[in-house]
Amino acid sequence: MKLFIYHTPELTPTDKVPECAIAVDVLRATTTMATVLAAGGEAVQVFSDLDQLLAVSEKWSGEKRLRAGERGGSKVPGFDLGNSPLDCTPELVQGRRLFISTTNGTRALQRIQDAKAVLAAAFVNRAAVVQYLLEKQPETVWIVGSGWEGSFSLEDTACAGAIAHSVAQQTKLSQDELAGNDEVISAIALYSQWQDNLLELLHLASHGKRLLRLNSDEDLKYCSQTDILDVLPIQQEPGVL
Ligand code: 3SL
Repeated sequence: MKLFIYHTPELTPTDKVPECAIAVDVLRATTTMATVLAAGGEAVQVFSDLDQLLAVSEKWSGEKRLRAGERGGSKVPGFDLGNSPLDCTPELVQGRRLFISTTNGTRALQRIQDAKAVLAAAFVNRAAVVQYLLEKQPETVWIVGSGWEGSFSLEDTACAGAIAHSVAQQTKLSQDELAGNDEVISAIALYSQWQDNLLELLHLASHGKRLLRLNSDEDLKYCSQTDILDVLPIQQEPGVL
């Protein structure tokens, strides 16, 4: 298995697809998706465009659908939810499909949707994603940070490093054997330095600061927890996990 880490979706190669591609948006899209599926959501359907989300979800009854829209960290007016994982309680999401559009996370998933297997990962479900990689042993794996509007996000690369770190530990492969690009080695170093203080890392991150200004302190606490959800968000058909 060779791992490749890309800090943003824009940095992924356009002339090939990997056997497995993993989108990471710790703050907060992939954390929210994992939370919805762990809480009994029927599926998560992702859109980069809000109007397209509204048109497709229109065909579903109000009881079966939940519409989540986020732009700039805030809920889009008229939608049921923004992008806080804390709103996704079992009482609300059980048996319902989440139609979601966020600034960066849903775009990252759409960018990699042609890979043979597509997963969504965050700190909360890191172990389940690693378990999948150990069982399936895909030859090539891309781990793609969602970033923020095309630029690097500290927390996504730290989570990519958490996945790579755990794969290295459990396969006993050296970083040299595992790393397909230099980003893997730097992401493992970043995670290793911060693994016991992930909440502090999220507070340092520019998007973490943006969310703190929006009073989302509890979201940061939740998103900083590692391996708390045994759930594997995996693409069933393009755009649907
Ligand atoms: O950028 C995204 O996709 C979102 O996760 C951003 S936010 O955390 O909802 O603000």
